[in-house]
Amino acid sequence: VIGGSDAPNVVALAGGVGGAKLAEGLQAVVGDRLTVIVNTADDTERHGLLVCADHDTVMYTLAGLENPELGWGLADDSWTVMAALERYGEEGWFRLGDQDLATHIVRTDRLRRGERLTAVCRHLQARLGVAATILPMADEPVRTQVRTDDGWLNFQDYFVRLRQAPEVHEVRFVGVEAAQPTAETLAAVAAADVIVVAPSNPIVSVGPILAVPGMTEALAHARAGGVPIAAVSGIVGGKALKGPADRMLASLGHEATALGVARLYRDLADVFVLDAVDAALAPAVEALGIRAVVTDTIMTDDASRARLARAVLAATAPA
Ligand code: FO1
Repeated sequence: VIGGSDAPNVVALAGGVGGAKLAEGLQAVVGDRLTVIVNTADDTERHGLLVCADHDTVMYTLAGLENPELGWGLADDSWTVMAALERYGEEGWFRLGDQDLATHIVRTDRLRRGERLTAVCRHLQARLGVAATILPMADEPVRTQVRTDDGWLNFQDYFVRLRQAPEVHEVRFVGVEAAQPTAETLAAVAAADVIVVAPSNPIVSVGPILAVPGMTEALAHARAGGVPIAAVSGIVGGKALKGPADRMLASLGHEATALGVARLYRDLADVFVLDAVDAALAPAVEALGIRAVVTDTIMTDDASRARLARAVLAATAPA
C-alpha cells in the first residue's frame, strides 16, 4: 500500500504460521521491498520428497493461497494421493494435500538436478506470484531435534505425530555447524532499512536462523550501521499464539512470558513489541536495555496484520 520507491527495505526473520501472518502484513505495506528469511530446520523428507514447512507456509500465505483453517497447506486442497499412499502402507500422519505435493515434487526434482534450495524456492515463489522475496536461512540441510523422555525426536515427529505432547528437555539443530548464510540472505541484510523478528517460536523457529554461523554477526553489523531491529512477542498473556512455545520456554528454563522472550532477544533487538495485555511487563523489558512498544499484536484478519506491520515499522522509524 505504501510501496513505491520510498518504502523501506524490510527483512523479516520468520518461522511458520505466526511469521507468515506478520509477513503478509509487511508485504501489504512495503510490497516487493520485503525479504523474509525463513527457518528451514523443520523441513522434512516425506515419501522421497523434501517438504519445506515454514517456507511453504509463508509462500502460500504471501500468495494468498493458504489454508486458513489448517494454518498450513493450500486452500481447497484434496487428499487423494495421501489415501493412495496409505493403501501402500505408507505413514499418513504428516498430511500432504494433492496440490501441495506438486510443490514438493518440483522442489525435489530441481534439487536432484543440482539447483540450490534458494533458487528452487525463488522459482516456486515467482510462479505463485509472490511480491516479496522468501529466502531459506541456508542452502545446507539443518534439522531440529528435541530431546524428550523417550530420547531425541525429529521435529515433525514431536510436532505433528505426537502433537507436541512430550516435554522438551533439550533442542539441537543437526547440521547447523556446516550451514552458512547464503549470498542472498547476506545481501538482503546488508540492504535492509529495518529488520523485524516475527512473533514465531523463539526456540525452534527463530532459534535455528540465528544459529546459522555468521547470521548474528551479519545482523549485528547491520545494527551497528544504524539499522534498527524490532522483535515481536509471540507470547501473549503467558500463552503462545500458536504451538508449544510457552511450554517449551518453561521446560527449557525460561520464563514463559513476553519478558522471557525479550530476554532471549536482549543482545539482538533495539525494540521489543509486546501486546497490550502484557503492558505491565514493559518496564522490565526496558530494564533489559530494549525499547518496549505496547500495541495490539493479535492478527485475526488482513487489516490487523497490516496494522501490526505498520506499528512495528513506525516503532523503528527515526524520531
Ligand atoms: N501440521 C500438522 O499439524 N499436521 C500435518 O499433517 C501437517 C502437514 C504439513 C504439510 C506440509 C507443510 O508445509 C506443513 C505441514 N504441517 C502440518 C505444518 C507444520 O508441521 C508446521 O507448520 C511447522 O513445521 C511448525 O512451524
